[in-house]
Amino acid sequence: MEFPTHTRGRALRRAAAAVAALATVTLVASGCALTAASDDASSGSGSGGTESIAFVPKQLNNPYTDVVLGGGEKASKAIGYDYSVVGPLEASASSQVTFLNTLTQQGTNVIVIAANDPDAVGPALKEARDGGAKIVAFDSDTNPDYRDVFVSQVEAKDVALIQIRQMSEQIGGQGDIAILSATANATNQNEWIKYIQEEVDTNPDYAGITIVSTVYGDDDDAKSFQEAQGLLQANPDLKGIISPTTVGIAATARYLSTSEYKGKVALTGLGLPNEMREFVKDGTVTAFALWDPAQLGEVAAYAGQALVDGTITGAEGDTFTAGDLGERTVGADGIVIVGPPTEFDVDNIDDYDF
Ligand code: RAM
Repeated sequence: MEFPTHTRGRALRRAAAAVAALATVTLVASGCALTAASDDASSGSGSGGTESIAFVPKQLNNPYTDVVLGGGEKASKAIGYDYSVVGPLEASASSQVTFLNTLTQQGTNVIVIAANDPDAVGPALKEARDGGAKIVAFDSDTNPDYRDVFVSQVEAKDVALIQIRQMSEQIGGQGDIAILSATANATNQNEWIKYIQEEVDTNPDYAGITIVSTVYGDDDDAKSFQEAQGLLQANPDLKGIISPTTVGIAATARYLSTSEYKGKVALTGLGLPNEMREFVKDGTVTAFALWDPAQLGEVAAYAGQALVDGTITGAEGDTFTAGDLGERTVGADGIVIVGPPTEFDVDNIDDYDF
């Protein structure tokens, strides 16, 4: 189940750093949002014949997002599109709307969005589409009415199955567990949590497990750390925490690693190997999972191109080529799967660099 990314990780991070170096940073009136645009973004699009693609992640200050964008930039360059990134600093429900409105005014050809809320971005995306833009959702879906395709890392249910299985293995199938998520509105997180709960409720293998609490760290490191601490204080019998967010799992691992719970309370979920390595090696964490975030950005860009040139419309069965990653097929509900997931532990974590 491995993918050949460990040799590319460093290069992608360098690419992401280069984007950051080029970025023009403008604080907008709200004081809490940030626009980071590459040199090309300010020139707009559509006028000079070059197509433009803009990535709108859930939030900018997220190491996971940086790796995704590294892949997005690489693919955008390969297809000759003007590439830019705009987005909020925090992942609240409506924080992306003003950025979408600006992209629409600029005539951006492809908007690639990880939605902080499936519906809050709806009217702004509708306006963008009315103006001719193609909408690719990635990472966290919008309501399907508002986008052409959703590029999903892995089947949502499979993401949930890995996490509950790993947790069950780590706590011997028995005990109270909690979930530390990102924001309360995030489509991807809520989908995964729904399937984890469903497994606990219906799969006899997990009959001994109870989910006693779900808390939200908002993909903010400090808040996630505090929420982890709060979970342990409020639930003294807690056997484990599942954190299906890279920010949440890293903050929780940091908390556990210097606490009395280290090695006693299990932690699994979705993490970046580079952020989790020290906690796997010091015994705080046994195993966790993720996919290749850079490939998610790459496939999203190629999907955008395929929509613009008419290779696909988003209908089930449509196919397109995602560069070196090969052919992808649009599945039911306009979903394109990137996959596969990988599980990391002390034996393989050094093979990955992202
Ligand atoms: C966080 C974000 C993102 C999610 C990853 C696994 O960085 O919440 O949306 O896909 O974790």
